[in-house]
Amino acid sequence: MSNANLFVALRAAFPADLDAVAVETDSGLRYSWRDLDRATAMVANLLQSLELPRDPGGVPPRVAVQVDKSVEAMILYLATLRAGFVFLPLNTAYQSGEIEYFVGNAKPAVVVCTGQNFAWVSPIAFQAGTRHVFTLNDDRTGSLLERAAHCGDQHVPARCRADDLAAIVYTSGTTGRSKGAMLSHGNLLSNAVMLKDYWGWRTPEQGGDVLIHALPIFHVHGLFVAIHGALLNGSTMLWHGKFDPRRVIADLPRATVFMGVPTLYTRMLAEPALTRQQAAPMRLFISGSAPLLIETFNDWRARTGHTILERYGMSETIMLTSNPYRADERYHNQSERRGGTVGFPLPGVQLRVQGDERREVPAGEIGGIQVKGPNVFAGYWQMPEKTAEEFTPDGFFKTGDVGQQDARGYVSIVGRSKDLIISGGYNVYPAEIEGVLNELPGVQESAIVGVPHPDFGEVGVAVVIARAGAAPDPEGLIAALKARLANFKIPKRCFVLPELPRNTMGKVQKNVLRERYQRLFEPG
Ligand code: MCA
Ligand code: AMP
Repeated sequence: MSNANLFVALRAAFPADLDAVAVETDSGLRYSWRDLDRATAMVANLLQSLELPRDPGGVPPRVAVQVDKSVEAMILYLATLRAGFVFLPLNTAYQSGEIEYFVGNAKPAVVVCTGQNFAWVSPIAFQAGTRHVFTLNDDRTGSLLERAAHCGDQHVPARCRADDLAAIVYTSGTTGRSKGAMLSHGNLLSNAVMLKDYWGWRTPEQGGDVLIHALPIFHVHGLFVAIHGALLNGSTMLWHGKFDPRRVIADLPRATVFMGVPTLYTRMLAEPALTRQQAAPMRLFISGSAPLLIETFNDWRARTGHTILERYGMSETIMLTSNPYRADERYHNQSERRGGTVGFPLPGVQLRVQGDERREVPAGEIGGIQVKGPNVFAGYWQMPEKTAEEFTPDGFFKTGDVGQQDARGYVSIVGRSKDLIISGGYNVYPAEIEGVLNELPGVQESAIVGVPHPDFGEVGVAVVIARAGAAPDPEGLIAALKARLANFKIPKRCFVLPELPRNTMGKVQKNVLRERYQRLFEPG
């Protein structure tokens, strides 16, 4: 039986010349393919030397990681796969209460954090039963690398089956706490292999691709779609520790592929240095994680001559649909990338738009998007009831997105049945913020709504009703939220009102609030 470990497939795609550059960072460091191979072997050997026990059900140990972006952080991800352990990425913006929940829920055997955060992360981890807490900083220091330096640089990848767990990605829920989406080696590899073909990645023998990697690596977009895309194709990555529009534009002449959330595109459009000539060598610009405004799509085409390819995915499913890279008779034979749509269901993905009567609606009509395919996750970590709720009896996953598919097959997302705000590509669930706000002194109740924002696409606005006799200060409430929640979840404005608009059933009318604050961030 062949080894279905995702790392084996990625390693097999390394180019023959192992001394070629695999990653070049914005601080001028270069890593060869041999460096990646040896470093992942050393870290995998370190992880395996810890002799971590499997769970009674046979689930491999989890490695939870909250560190700043660095090539070493990517190496840690690859080493975790190589060792057959389960990677659990955590947004660097998460505060102690959020980390406490994730660590308590996933029970990782290993936690890796920054040296700066060790003092507060380690007690949380040890309390939850974690055996080892290592540090890893973005300047190649920390106890993880110190320990790995003593380990051998040869390592035989652990044997895995396609349905073995490779990663747990936490996604917030419309009610209650976050859920850990369990992704297998097979989910990740099948999606990466399909995208390699669909997006026309060119191997070094075919002239090669160079990817500008400017996204965070703790979510699906930067961690899986971008990294797997480059590695499975033997492509060099130009590695940006943090997104800086000018530095990305400066790198365009040396690159061929870029992936970003819409905010990255609007920020680049604001730079005069973005010109047709500067972008000329590029082959492909891809956008996803949040809706790309048609204005951005059109402005980008006018300025650079390139048509952004928009695609759609989720943590639970990785990539689901994509606009075409080129006409391909094996699929739909359409070459047009249509702004305002997320393109076609990817090969192997079954997608249907379901109406209220649990029946598929005809082309052009709106309904709930449901999907099935080898990329769709197995379920939520230790939440069988939640998992059951999100799947239909015939095995389709309910995305919570509302959309339509036209007669040609293009899918558009027109809304969400889940109460979710997508801000700069990060998901913010109002229920979570409202829960924290309602616990603050002087707050009777609250509502968070998403409104348009020129930079982040959408941001949260808080509306608070004071307790009798109390007069909470909006700035004070925001400050209190900042101490408890990741910064991107913090509402950009807070209003204290006498009452919330309600319908006859007593339900808060968020649409009324959304309407009221629709133009709050309009420029001018
Ligand atoms: C930063 N801030 C934000 C956001 N990011 N506010 C709202 N939404 C955001 N996304 C605020 C901070 O709270 C802070 O506020 C101030 O901006 C400066 O923070 P900083 O970290 O310096 O911001 P930045 O570096 O300018 O970051 C903006 C960003 C970043 C580059 C757009 O948000 C980003 O990298 N987004 C990409 C997210 C992503 O990769 N999503 C993929 C998810 P204050 O000063 O008040 O504290 S995967 C996914 O969705 C699915 C599967 C898919 O389809 O891909
Ligand atoms: P996440 O929980 O971070 O995996 O976010 C998944 C959600 O992001 C999806 O359910 C969609 O609502 C949204 N999303 C991803 N890509 C797009 C896109 N291209 N257009 C609109 N929404 C998107």
